[in-house]
Formats: sequence, structure tokens, C-alpha cells
Amino acid sequence: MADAGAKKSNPNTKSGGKKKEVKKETGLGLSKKKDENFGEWYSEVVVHSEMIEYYNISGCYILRPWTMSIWETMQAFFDAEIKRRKVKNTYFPLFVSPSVLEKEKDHIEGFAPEVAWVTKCGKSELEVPIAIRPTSETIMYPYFSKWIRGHRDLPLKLNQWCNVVRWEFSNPTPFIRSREFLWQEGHTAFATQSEADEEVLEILELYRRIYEEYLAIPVVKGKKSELEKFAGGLYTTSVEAFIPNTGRGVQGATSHCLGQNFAKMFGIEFENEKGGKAMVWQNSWAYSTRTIGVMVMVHGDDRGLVLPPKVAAIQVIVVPVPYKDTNTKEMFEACLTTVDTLTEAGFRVEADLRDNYGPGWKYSHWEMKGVPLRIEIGPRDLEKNQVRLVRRDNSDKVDIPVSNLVERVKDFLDRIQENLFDVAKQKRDASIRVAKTWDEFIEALNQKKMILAPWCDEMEVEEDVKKRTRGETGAAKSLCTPFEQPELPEGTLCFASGKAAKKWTYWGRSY
Ligand code: 86X
Repeated sequence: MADAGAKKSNPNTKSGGKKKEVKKETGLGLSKKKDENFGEWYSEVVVHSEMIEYYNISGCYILRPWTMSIWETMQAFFDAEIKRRKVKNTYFPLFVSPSVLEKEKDHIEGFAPEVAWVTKCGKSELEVPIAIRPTSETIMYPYFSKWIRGHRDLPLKLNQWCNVVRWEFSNPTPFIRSREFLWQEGHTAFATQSEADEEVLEILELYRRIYEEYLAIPVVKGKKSELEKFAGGLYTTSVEAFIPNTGRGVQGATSHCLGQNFAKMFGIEFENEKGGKAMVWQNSWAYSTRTIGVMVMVHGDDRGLVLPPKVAAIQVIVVPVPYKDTNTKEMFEACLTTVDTLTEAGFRVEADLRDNYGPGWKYSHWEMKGVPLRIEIGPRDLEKNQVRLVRRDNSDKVDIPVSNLVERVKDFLDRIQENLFDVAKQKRDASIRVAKTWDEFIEALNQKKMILAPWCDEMEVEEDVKKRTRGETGAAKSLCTPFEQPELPEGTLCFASGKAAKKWTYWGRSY
């Protein structure tokens, strides 16, 4: 057994007389509970876990190393996958001239208020102001038109990892709604629609895997309604997540088929095999640092962040638990040996050997940062040639012989990853209500549910739903029409219009 005294000094455990004192001294611990004040809980978690630092421009945040390592893990996965599909990375400029930005008026119009402009250089006004990219269609597509000549130039598949700026005015939230964010934007062009259609779904599947396999978050794959799709395109697919605490859906990532709309506007044509002129078919797709916000919201708890092992910068933290006259030299060596063994086996491990903090403080600190697994090494463990494993997700503890270390750590991390997904899925599923009538819909909406309802799929009806649900917390809208459709018995009526229903569609308030 590891030192029992250590647990008592943990400022986050319920017992232990010193609890308050420690909390005051160190500022460790959260003052808000996830179920009681979600908004403030979230702000505290992202800061105390050292993911985010607030910045003096509203809606802009510093992404600290603890955040960037998560981003880089997802980036490594996605980048390798798209390269396997022959997508090439590229980098286009951050700045857009007004004439180019406005080249495609219809698509820009609704977004215009969000575009940020540079109007000055030093003290002098620029003759022509320059816009900062909110997305890169108008920046890239003139060059698609230049670079694509014949069918041998197709498909053209480009991606860029970059920042974009959208000057939002509704309440900024770290990761979820920030004025500058990081993303990848993929832009591809094909000779045929069927190639484009196929890619849309392949990319969407990668987005599902980012959420489900890396972030341990269940998502629904589906198609956006005519009202919610990217207006410049033909159709939009997305992965949709849900935050049970707030009862809000969140669009996790989008994969669009643009059809030939942009090809027409930008003159992106090619000579086909028969020597005739044809227009390309285009897609675009993106996921952003919003993914990280969804992860914090779904898995975090009252002790702080909870990281899925697959994305955690540190998967295992080793903490020595000295007691009175312990030979700390021997104990620290055991910690370092543990780190070496696990590092060699491919895990991301560190030891916290700082002598200015006690074990209880360290437990709280690494719990706040969401490290999936803690290894405690106390005097009794040394004696018995064992270590203690403690899970972040459910606090399970087990003492294991050092000889089984690698095997057991692997097993634990796998189980944590799996458990996080299972628990998140249970909560998500428990938040879903089927509503067949307007009354059932409103009742479920008031209970913060994600609603699956039979729908006539008419734009005017969705506009009407939005109008009828307007309020402080935002209107309800369609999240997506899931690809996986439950059976829709003949004669089923639309929950909102009473007309014949065409599809089961998810609805809810959203971010
Ligand atoms: C829509 C569509 C699309 C490439 C993606 O979703 C995947 C990656 N872009 C982006 N959208 C805008 O077009 C847009 C345009 C302007 Cl000018 C703006 F200020 C904000 C925007 N937001 C979204």
C-alpha cells in the first residue's frame, strides 16, 4: 500500500483537515462545479490546467504547450492520413485584397461583418485596406483556375494548416468560439462529381476518427439542412457532438461538396479527354481547435481536465511519496527507472521530483491537468518492489509488481481511453429524445435534450422552428440528418409542420 497520509493532504479529496489551507496557499482546485455553473467551471478548467492563458484582446487566447501538444497529436494523425490520399500541403497568404475577397459576393455577404481589416501601416492609411482571411476560398481559387489546364492536372488536392480570423461578437469562449483559431482547410478539385462525393465521406470518416478514437467523444455523421449548409456549396456533411451539461449540440467538423459553383465563379475549367471544356467539381473541408474545447467540456470534471491517453502530452506521471525518514535518493531512483522503462516502451511519461511540493499538491496538480494515469512510489512500494497506479477517470487504484509495469500500464491506458468514450456515449445517448410532435419537441428542448424528430425537410419549416424557439439561450436548429436513419414508418408526420416526414433529423440549441 502506498502512503495513506498522502491522500489526506490532497486538497481535492473530501476528507482531510488541511484541505482548505492548502487550497488557499496554492490556488489549486476549482471554485465552480461542472453541474452547478458550467460556464465558469469551463473558464477555470482551461486556465488552471495550463491550456489557455487569457489575453487582453477579447476572443483571443494564448494556447499554451499543454494545448498545442494535443493539437499536434491530432495534426500528426490527420496530416499522415491526407498525405496517404495524395493531398499536398501548401500555404497561401494571410491577407486578401478587397476585390478578390468580394469576387464571390453571395458567399461573402452574410459573413462580411466578421471580416477584420488592416487599414493602416505605421501612421499612414493604406490606399486600399487589406482583409485578413476568414477562410481561403477566394484566396486560393484564382490559382486553381491558373494551375488547372487539362484533365491530367486533376485531381488537385491541397491542404493548409493555418490560422483564420473571424471577428465574432457573440460571447467568445476559448476554443469553441474565438476570434482567431487554428485549423486545416482542405480544398480539392476533381473531374467528376462521383470522385468529389467519395472524398467528402472519406474525409468525414477521418473527422469521426479524430473525435471518437483520439478525443473519445461520440459524434453523429450526417448531412446539414439547406439552411445550415455552407451556402456557397452543393451540400455539407458534418460530425456533430453534444454537450450534455448545456444541452447544446456542437458542429465538430465539416466536409463540403461545393459542386461547380466556385468553378463557375472563378473559371476553373479543364480540357477533358475528348478535347472539350469542362468545369471541375470541388470540395472543401475543415476541423479546428474547437475540437479541443469539445474534449474539455465532455470529459472534464470537478477536479479539472480529463485527457484521453491518446492525446495527452503526459500519459503517466510518476510521483514519489516520501515518508518521514525515507531514503529519498533510492525513491527518486526508482521513479526515474520507472520513467525510463515506460519511455522505452513508448509511453509519454514524466516524474515530478520537485522537492518544494508535497505529494498531495502534486496529485491535485496533475489531476487538474488531466494526466490519465498516476504512479505513486512510496516506501512500502520500494520494499515490496511494486508501484501504485491511480486512474484519473474513475480514481481506481491498484498496486502492481514492477515486473508487470509495461503490460499493466498499457492495459490501464487502453481501458481509460475506452472508458472515457463509453461514459461519454452513455451520457450522450441518455440526452437523446425522440419527439414526434411539437409539444414533445418543446418539452425535450426545455430539458436540454438532443432531439431526434421526423421532419419534412423544408427550409421554411426550419426557419419557422427557429422563430418559434427564439429566446435568451438561442434558437433551436437542425444539427444534421444522420446517415444512419432509424426506420421511418409510412405516414409519419413532421413534428413541426404536420406534413409528411421525409427524414429523421437531429435538432437542438447549439454552439
Ligand atoms: C464558411 C466554408 C469552408 C473552407 C469550410 O467550412 C471548410 C474550409 N471553408 C467556410 N465560412 C465562410 O465562407 C466565411 C466567409 C467569410 Cl468572408 C467570413 F468572414 C466568415 C466565414 N465563415 C465561414
